[in-house]
Amino acid sequence: MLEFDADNCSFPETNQKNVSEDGYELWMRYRALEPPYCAACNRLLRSLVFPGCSGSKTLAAARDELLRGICGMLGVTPLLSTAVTGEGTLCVGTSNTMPLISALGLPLDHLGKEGYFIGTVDVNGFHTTLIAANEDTGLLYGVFGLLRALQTGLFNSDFCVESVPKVMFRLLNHWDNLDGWVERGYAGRSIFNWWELPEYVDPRMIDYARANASVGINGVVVNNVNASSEALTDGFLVKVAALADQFRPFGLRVYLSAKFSAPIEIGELTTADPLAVEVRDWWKKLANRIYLLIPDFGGFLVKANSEGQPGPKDYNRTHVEGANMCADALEPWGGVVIWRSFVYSNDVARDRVTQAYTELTPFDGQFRSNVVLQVKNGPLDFQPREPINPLFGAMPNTNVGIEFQITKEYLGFQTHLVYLASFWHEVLKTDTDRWGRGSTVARVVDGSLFRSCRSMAAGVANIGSSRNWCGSTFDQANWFAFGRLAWNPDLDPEAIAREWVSMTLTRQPEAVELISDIMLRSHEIAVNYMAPLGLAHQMGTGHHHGPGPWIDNSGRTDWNPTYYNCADHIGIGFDRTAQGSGAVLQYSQKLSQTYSDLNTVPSNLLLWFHHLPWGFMLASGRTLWQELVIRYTDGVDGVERMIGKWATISDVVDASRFYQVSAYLQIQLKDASLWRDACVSYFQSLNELTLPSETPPPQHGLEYYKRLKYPHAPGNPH
Ligand code: GCW
Repeated sequence: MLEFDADNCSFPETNQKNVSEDGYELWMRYRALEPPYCAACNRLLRSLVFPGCSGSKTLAAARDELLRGICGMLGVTPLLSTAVTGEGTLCVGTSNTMPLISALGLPLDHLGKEGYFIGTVDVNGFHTTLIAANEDTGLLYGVFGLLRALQTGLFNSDFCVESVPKVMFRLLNHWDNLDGWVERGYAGRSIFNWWELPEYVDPRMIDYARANASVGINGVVVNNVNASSEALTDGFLVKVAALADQFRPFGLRVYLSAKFSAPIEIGELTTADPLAVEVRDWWKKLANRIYLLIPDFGGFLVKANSEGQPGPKDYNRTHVEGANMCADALEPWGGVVIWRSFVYSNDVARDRVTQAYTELTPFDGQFRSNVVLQVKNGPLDFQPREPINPLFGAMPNTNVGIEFQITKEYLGFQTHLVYLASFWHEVLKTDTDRWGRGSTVARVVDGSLFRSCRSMAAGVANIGSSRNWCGSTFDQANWFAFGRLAWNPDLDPEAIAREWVSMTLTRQPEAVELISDIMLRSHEIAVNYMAPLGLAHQMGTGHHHGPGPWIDNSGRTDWNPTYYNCADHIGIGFDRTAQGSGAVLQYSQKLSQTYSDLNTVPSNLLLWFHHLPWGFMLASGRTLWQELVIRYTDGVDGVERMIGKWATISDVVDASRFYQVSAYLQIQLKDASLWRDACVSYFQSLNELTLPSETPPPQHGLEYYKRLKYPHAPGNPH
């Protein structure tokens, strides 16, 4: 780890250019600012008025971070002072902790508990920078806001920003098993070492909490949604409490995934029926025990009656009855139940993507106010591209939050460079069109559309024991971007990319431009080589890494790529129009019309909604077959372009990270070519058409691709 030398106030060896870094510091590197800018900032931040921290670990964390950041970037420690006595003072405080702030009479109420204000004020005739908030957590976020402004070159004598999170619960969901294995984890083992807890708490937990706080994440579900009841046992709760104690100063609450059958497995009951008195009582007593240990416990995340998990339907009860039972147990303590909408029945439906909507919308208005329905961004399962989940906007009387997948289960794991914020933005900006224009997914998620009392954005974490946390440098950007978008779903993915690059890799303007450009194009490139034109779930069984468009023998029909591509010698695509599965009718009338009409459906969702003949003519002037092959080929070419661009910046990024990205891009190129060639060969074997002249033939015959296996692919539950 790069040790910060508090006495000398510097990171001596790393202030030089191109010294190798291992990525541990994420975007909180605080390297020395360039001379003219550094001097200007120095003049503004000579001294610091900071409230006494006694009793507030949050204030202590904020002060330490501020000093670490300022010392690192400006090379000097600001003078600690009790009053503004000259130019260039930074004052930090709440009206309770700092009389100056109440004396200034700044309106702060609208900032709530977590918002902050940073701006300049005149104090005794001196130009002073202020970070003000109502509560200590707001100050901590404000400190990170100021440091971000310094890191990205935005801080100056007129700097002014007011920031209030738009979403109440901004959560990471770890799919970490208690033994340290991570489902769909590509960055090593779990960072939570339950074996050593509660006696030993890895100092890494503090850095983890800092990283989350720096982007405004305020809660973490520490165990897998495919849950073990053991997580709710007294012996385990003590371990969770030890973590919660470390996280609390950083505004980070812990949540647990709860297994619905826990009353039977660890409670010695014979049923988990949510209407049975003894079961309800069991959950209440459990909640009481949890809150005695963890007074700010966030609540339960529940995956019920999905992919073999137990749930209320095992007792002929509904999702509402199950969720409300848990909610009643948590309600006296202020906890929430996050109930996942990712439910699909044991009977394979004509079209799996219709099931959650059909099953859940009738319950709108019946969930308790401390239940939040956690809805995956798309109706299927974190595919490279999907339309929005039709549940958004369809349940106006229910708290509906979004679930994104930060870990790249279906997007090339850690070795493919895919910046997800552009896709998340595409989802958030989509207008559900159910409640007039502008009823976007973002407004459902931030709660403003229906004035929901609880709003939520969750991201399935991509964090593990890997030294660089996420397995690759660019996957750190997805953690960062998730936090920034959860705080404000309206943020621009390009601005987020630039922030991240400046904070993590380089501040050199041309390089920032070039790297952000690579990031912003990367998602579309990956979609092209994996699943162009709205195809979905073409990945091999279990591992979900390499291509398997021919697979038709999985445990369930709706786990088969052939179920989704519906390809044969005549055509390809899933007919979800009114004449097909009717899934399109689950959207608003306007969206449904847009998607149904071949003239208006976006080409990137064409085969999601339509089954078309290979010779179908597209607006591009190409047949469907030609377009498909060209998109696959474009995907591969896109990776080659990324490689070319990345190679030009070897002198601005340190050698270690530069090397890893370069090597991973080569893996991505190999995989992209494989995806293209395997899919093209398979579809060509069905339609027997020739390839467009400008595209190369697959390198091998179809049988070669069919024989490929991925027995060691990480994250795959066996
Ligand atoms: O995409 C699927 C994954 C499962 C996961 C499930 C879910 C945690 O392949 O590994 O289980 O989604 O979201 O519950």
